[in-house]
Amino acid sequence: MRLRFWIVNVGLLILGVLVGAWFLSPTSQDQVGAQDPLRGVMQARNLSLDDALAALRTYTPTGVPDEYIMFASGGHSGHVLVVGLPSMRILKVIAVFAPESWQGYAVGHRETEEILKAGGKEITWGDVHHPALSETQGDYDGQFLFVNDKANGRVAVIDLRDFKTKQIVKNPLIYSNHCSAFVTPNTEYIAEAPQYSMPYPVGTYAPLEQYKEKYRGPITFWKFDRTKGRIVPEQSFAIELPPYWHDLCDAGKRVSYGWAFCNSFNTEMAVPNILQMKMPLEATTARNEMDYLHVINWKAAEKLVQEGKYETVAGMKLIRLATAVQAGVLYLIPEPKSPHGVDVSPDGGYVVVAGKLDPHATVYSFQKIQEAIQKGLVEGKDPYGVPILKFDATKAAQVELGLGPLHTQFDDKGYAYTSLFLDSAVVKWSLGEPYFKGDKAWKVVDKVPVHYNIGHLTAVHGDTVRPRGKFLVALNKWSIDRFAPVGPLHPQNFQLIDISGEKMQRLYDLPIPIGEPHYAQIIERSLLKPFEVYPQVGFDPIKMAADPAHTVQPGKERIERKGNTVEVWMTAIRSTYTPDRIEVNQGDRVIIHLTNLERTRDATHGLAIAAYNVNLSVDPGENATVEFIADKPGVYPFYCTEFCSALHLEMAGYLLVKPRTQAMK
Ligand code: RUQ
Ligand code: CUA
Repeated sequence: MRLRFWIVNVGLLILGVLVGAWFLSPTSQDQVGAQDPLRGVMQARNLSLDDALAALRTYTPTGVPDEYIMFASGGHSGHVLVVGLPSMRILKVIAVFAPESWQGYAVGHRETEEILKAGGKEITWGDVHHPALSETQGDYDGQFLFVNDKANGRVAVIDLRDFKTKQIVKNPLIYSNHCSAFVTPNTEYIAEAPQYSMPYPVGTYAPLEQYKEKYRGPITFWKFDRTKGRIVPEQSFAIELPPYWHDLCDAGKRVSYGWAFCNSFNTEMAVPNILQMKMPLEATTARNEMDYLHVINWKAAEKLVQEGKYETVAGMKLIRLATAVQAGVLYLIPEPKSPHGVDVSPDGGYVVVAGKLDPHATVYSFQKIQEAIQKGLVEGKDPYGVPILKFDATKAAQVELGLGPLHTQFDDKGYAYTSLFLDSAVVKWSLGEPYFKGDKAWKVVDKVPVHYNIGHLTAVHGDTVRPRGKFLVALNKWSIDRFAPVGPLHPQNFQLIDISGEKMQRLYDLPIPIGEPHYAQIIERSLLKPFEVYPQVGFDPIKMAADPAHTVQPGKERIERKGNTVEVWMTAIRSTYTPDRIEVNQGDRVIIHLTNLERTRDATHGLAIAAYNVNLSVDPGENATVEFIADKPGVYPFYCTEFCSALHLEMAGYLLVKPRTQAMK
C-alpha cells in the first residue's frame, strides 16, 4: 500500500517537474512548435483553446467564398456594408444615400446623381437603419435589398445582380422613417412609418401646441414591381395613424400573412419643451405604463384602396384613420412601457415585443389576437377612436430576459435570441407551442456577454419563415477597449456568435469604421446570383438592360459639337481612352459617354477629371455618362482611377477648356 503510494506520488512528482521544465524552458515553445505547430502558435500568441477553436471556425482560406453574406446598415454614412460569414471579411460598401467616389457613385456620374437627387433637394447623406432583403413566401430570395434613410424619409432599392442602388423614393408625408424598411412576405410592399409624427404632407406647418390635432404618423406601403425592379409610387398607399412615435414593424407571415405589427412609444403624445417644463423628452415620453402595438390588416387596406376609399395627399393614396378603423384595418394592443423591437416568429404565430424599460419580452399570440378581434374583446378606444384589444386576452407569455431587451431573432430549433442593451448580452430562450411544450417553453436557456451596448442582432435568415441557425451577429454600438485605440471616435463592433450548439460561443470581432450598425440580415450565399461582368458590352446598370443608344462601338469613337454642347463618344480598354483629347470652349456643356469594352472579370476602369468633381467607375461592359458645364478655363488632365494594367498610368488624356476670350477669336 505504502509502496504503491510512493510509486504513484514520486511518479506524479517527476511528471510535474518534467511538464514544468517543458513550459519554463526557453526553447520549449520552439520545441512544441516543431512537434505540434498548432500548439506552438497558440503558445507564441498566447491563445486559449477556445481562441484557437474560434479561429478555426472562422478562418476561410484564400479562394474559398464565405457561406453566408450579411447586409448591414452603414448608419449615417448612408451606405450598406456587405460582409462574408463566418470569415467576417468586408466584401463591399454599397453607396446608397451618399456620394462614394470608389464606386463613382454620384460624383459626376449623371444617372447616379439623378438617383441621389430623388426627392428634389440635394441631400447628400442618409441614415440607414434597417436593410430588408426581398422575400418570396416569407424567405429571402436574394434578388433585391431595400434600405431606409431615417433622417429624410426615403427608401432605396438595391439590385443584387450588381449590388448597386437603382432607385430612391422620398415619402411625401413624413421624415424620420425609423420604422423601415421591412417587406411583406412576397415583397408585395415595402412598409415605412415615421418615428417622429408630424403634420403632413412634408412642408406643412403646425405648432407643437396642436400636436394632438394636426400631427399624425401615417404608415406607407410602397408597391414593389419585381420585374421592373422598382417601387411604383402610383400603386402605393398609406394609412393614417395616430401621432404616436412608431418604433419598428414586422410583417406577419404564414398564419399571420396579410397583417403587420408596429409598436410605438410616446403614446403620452409629449412634445419637446425642456426649457419651460424642465423635463426632457426621455422622461415625458415614458410616463405611461403601457404603450400600443399597432395591428394592421394590410390586405384589407389594399382592398380599401381598390374600392377607391382613399384621399390623395401630395400624390399618395391615403386611407383616413376613421376609414381604417371602420373597415377593421387597425387595432391597438397595450404593450409594456416604452417597447422596442417587434419580431414575428417563423411560423407567424407569435409577435415578440421587448421593452427598453421592462426586463420582459412580451409575446402575443396571433390566434388570440384574431379571437379578440372576432369576439370584440376590447378595453376601450384611444383618443382617435381606435379599438384597444385586451392585453390579457392577446398575450401568450411574458418571459423575463434581463435588462434592456431590444430585438429578437430566431433559429431552426425553436429558440429566440434577444439583445439586451443594458446587460450588454445576448439571451437565448425557448418559444412556446408548437416549438416547445410544458415547462420547456418560455425558458431562458443561455446568455452570452457582448462588447458593448448591443442594439440589433441578426441570425442566418433569422427573421424569415425558415431560419437556418448556425450564426448570429451582435451589432454593438460601442467597442470601448476591444481594439487598438484610434482616437475618440471609436469603431463599432460586430461580434460573430456560433449558435449551432446548446451554448452560444463568441467567435470573432469585426470593427466597423463607417457608420453605426443598426440592423443587418444574413442570407445563404448560394441564393445570390450576381453578375461577374455585365452580360453584354453597352449595359446600362440603371435600366439593367443594354443601352444601344449610348453604347460606343470600337472604331466609332468621336466628338460631336451641336451649338454649345460637346458630346464625346468614348471607349475604354486596357489601357487606352479613345478619344484621349477633348477640346472645348469655356461655357460649353460637355457630355461624355464612356463604354468599357472589357469582358474580363475585375477589369473596371475609372475616369477622373481634375477640378470638375468627376470620377467614374465603369465596370466591364458598362456604359456611363458624365455631364458638366466647362465653366473653368484651363488644362485638366483626366486619368483612370482603377489600377487596371501595367500601363495604367498611361491611361490618361487631357481636357482643354479654352478661355472665353480666346474662344471668341
Ligand atoms: S432600432 S436607433 Cu433598429 Cu433598435 Cu433603431
Ligand atoms: Cu484603366 Cu487604369
